[in-house]
Amino acid sequence: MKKLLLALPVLALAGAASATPLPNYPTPGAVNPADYAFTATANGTVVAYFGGATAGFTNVLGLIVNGVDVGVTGLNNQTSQVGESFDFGGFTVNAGDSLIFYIDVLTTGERFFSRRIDNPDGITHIYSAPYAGGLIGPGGTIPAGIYVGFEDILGGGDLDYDDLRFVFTNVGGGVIPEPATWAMLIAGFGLVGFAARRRRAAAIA
Ligand SMILES: [Ca+2]
Ligand SMILES: [Ca+2]
Repeated sequence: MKKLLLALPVLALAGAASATPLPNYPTPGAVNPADYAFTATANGTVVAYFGGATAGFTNVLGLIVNGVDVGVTGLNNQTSQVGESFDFGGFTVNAGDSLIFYIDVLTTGERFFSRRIDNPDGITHIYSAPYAGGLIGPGGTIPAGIYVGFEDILGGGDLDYDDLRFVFTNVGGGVIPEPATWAMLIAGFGLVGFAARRRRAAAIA
């Protein structure tokens, strides 16, 4: 009984902490300089959870696997409820498959992709970050996964990257490191190796 009483406040805290809001793009009004690449983490379906919209346009979500459009779109932002899920018609992927998400803007006939190079205006149209899960909507609870927020206007509009918001499960990857970041990483490893050699040399001496 004593143990149970102690556990209850902990559970209550855990419940409150898990209902975390979706990530927000940190610098609205500025083009997201990042580019993204996603892959499937396991064999099975990729499930999208609708996280809400601030879009006046009507949009639906689609998926391209290994360069081929799955051909099923869903989660219309004007009719879907927060927490509602969509598994792209039950399409199954294999671990490591390349995934590109897109939105079809039915109002304008434009399509914007999670990968920058595919976009008609050549700018990034998503902001993505890991999501801890727990947001409860009328359509269900959004689990932990990869958050993706879309900007749905050609040229980026207000660049708030929250016009269509989704969380995906069975998805890994994220920001592609810039060449400068790679250079810094390699330089960093080099320094670590240099320091280790110096320590070894000092120990011998
Ligand atoms: Ca916007
Ligand atoms: Ca918006």
